[in-house]
Amino acid sequence: MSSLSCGIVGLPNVGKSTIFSALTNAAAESGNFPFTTIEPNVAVVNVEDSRLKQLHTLLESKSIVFTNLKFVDIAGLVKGASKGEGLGNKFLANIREVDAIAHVLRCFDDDVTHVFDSVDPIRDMDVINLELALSDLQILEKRLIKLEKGKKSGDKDAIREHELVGKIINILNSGKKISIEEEFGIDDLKMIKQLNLITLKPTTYILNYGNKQIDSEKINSLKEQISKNQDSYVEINGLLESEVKDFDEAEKKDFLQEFDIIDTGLKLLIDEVYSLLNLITFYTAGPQECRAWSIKKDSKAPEAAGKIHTDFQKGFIRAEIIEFKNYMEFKSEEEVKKNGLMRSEGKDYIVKDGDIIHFRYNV
Ligand SMILES: Nc1nc2c(ncn2[C@@H]2O[C@H](COP(=O)(O)OP(=O)(O)OP(=O)(O)O)[C@@H](O)[C@H]2O)c(=O)[nH]1
Ligand SMILES: [Mg+2]
Repeated sequence: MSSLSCGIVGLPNVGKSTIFSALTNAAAESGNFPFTTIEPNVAVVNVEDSRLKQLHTLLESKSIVFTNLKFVDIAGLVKGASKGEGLGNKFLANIREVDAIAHVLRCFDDDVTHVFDSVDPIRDMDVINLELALSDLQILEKRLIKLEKGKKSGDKDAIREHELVGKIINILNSGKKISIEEEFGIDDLKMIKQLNLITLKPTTYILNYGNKQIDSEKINSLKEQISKNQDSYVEINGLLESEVKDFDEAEKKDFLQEFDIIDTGLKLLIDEVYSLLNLITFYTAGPQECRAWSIKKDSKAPEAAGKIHTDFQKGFIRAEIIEFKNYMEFKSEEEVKKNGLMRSEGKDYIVKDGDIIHFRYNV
């Protein structure tokens, strides 16, 4: 099963690799000069899950398997990236491949080189977003030219897509964000999905604080701007968290608590990415293995079965469901059953967050 991925993007030298290594514990070169990163750093991390741990303890299963998320630390983008500045096209291609984007904004005010010689996260955000939009526009314009021929010959699909691409170009040219749910139907989205538009990817911002932050007024206007754009953000002290990345969990917790940090950057970001990607978690549990699976909200039982194996989906008969809280209360499948709390659901059942599922299938 391939992992979902989150790309870490932003201007050069804003702390992307520092955050990446804090999040993933993986080594990534960071340095006080722009373009330290050229080839993307990639690491897969387990998604911490307390329900899964409780199930594992209760069942004393042999193994525990978390879901995971892949982080990709991408090289810094600069003004003109969409025109190829600073290897821009290569870096933009790396961004096109991820499922979600975490856009790092420098909010620390230490003596670290800034490519524009001053720290101003709103300006930085706008610079990067403009490059991303310009890069998409290039792809859309190219696509439009390709579609002309089909449109002239009366090809229905080409006509529809031509109209659609034209509409997106207009939105981007007006400096607005494309709002997937409001403007496009499912068929539209299928049609444009292959273009891998960056501006259609779910995006959140990382406000990267250091020991010395920029003044709170600037930070507040940044937050206001982000909210006005209907986007979300998480606040991380990249440098501090990277310094404790090798501590064991308890030590790390104690240390960060002294700085009033309750949740690690990793937890904050994973929660945000799950919500952006509309993901929920279901479980399979037995003596051999307890395992978490992520799936899009509103998915039906056969799709969930298909996450595990295509045969489970093809030969789907029914799903036997126990809610997490009932499993914890009655402590075993047998007891849950005796109390009438194991449900049998068919192919139209919509999987809920926290469901523990046995799939019945036939191959
Ligand atoms: N003071 C301070 N320095 C930081 C912080 N985050 C990163 N740095 C420093 O800023 C410099 C750049 O950090 P990197 O993580 O390499 O930045 P990057 O965005 O990956 O840079 P490129 O790969 O060049 O695009 C390094 O010297 C870091 O130690 C922070 O929160 N506070
Ligand atoms: Mg880097």
